[in-house]
Amino acid sequence: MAVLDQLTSQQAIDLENKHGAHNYHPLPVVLSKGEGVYVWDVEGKKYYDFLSAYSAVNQGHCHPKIVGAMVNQAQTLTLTSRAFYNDMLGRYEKFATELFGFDKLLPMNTGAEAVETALKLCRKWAYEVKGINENDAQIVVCENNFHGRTTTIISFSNDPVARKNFGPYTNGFIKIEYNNLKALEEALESDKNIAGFLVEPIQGEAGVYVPSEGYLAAAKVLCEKHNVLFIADEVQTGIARTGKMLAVDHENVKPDILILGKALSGGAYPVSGVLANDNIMNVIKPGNHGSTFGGNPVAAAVAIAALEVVEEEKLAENAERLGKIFREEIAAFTEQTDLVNSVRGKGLLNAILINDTEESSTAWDICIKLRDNGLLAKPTHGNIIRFAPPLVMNEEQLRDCISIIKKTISEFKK
Ligand code: IF1
Repeated sequence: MAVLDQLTSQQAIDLENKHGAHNYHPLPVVLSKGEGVYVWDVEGKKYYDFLSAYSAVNQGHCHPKIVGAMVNQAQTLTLTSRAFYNDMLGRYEKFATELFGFDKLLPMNTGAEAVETALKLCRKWAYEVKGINENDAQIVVCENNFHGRTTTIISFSNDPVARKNFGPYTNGFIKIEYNNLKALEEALESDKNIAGFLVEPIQGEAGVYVPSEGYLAAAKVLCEKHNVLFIADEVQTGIARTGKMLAVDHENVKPDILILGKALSGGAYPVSGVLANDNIMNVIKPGNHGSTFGGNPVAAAVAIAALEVVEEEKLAENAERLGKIFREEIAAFTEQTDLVNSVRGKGLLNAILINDTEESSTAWDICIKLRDNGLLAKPTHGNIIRFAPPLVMNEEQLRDCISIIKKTISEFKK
């Protein structure tokens, strides 16, 4: 078999199983093409994508403007490293800082790297600006967080699957309950060495857990009172996913440090970044931090195009409007079925709770049936199904998808 021969789905799955590390348990579907809200498998069957690569493909698959910018830049200059200047990075930094309202951007590649960058930045600020004694800084994080896969990040995870046997762990993190202001206040009052509060505006991996209205705004006020940096991980919730450009915009919160990734490139290329104002970002000096690929010209060109698409196509407004329709329709449907307990979410980041245990295979089996009926989604925590289509979806397509979901669940037999 030549490397580029057309494969069947089973051949592709067998190759991954035999030659790849088993660090995922994918839904059995092998995709070979994507366009807008659709993906196709190698046999040519068409599906609605209801995962969007975990909210990376907000702008839709293979968006022509984003791919165009990428191809054009790839044919001109791909990588210089930061040892030299390139003529795209500064343009992108100006564009992104003006759009999000910060003085400076620090470019990285993946979400986890951007989170690591934010943690380092927060610690250095704590020692050099806030005046905490060296090595004493603590960062408050939330239970059931998901911020990535590095050794430091999993050190403050409480998911045993992500964490066990990867120790020894990094110190300097205090875990509190999510969506609990009292717990935050107590933590901030009991320890003078707190440098930052790292939070997801909606907990994605935890099953699209939306905090109470006002939680983020009140948390920001508490942080200000204690001179603690409010660090928003918007890797998954950012870039219009929840119906605003950022999820914190729903509560008019301006984070001290903003972490972006995923849809910053529309899923075309790994692009992440950290934004902050000069009083924080200026603690980073040459040699303190960096990355070979971070800020490369292709990433810069792709990110500008991806952000322009979000604005030009009014994706935040669309996510807000379609999200309301989705939750209304599915909430009404929960009255007609015993299989779904509830629907929750914001914008087009939603999830349904399946009426079964986390250990049951019901949610997985429903996702298999959804696949058979032309819609791809993935369970999380055993009994939750996340629904996050590309934000370029139109109302007719959404209503088609809602019928597929209702029909699939109505016909489902355990
Ligand atoms: C995987 C979930 C989504 C993230 C937040 C940082 C990162 C992520 C809030 C790291 C990444 C991913 C990665 C993916 C599964 C996934 C995920 F199910 F775990 F929660 F999106 F829903 N902060 N989220 O959600 O970004 O380094 O991956 O670029 O397989 O690990 P990354």
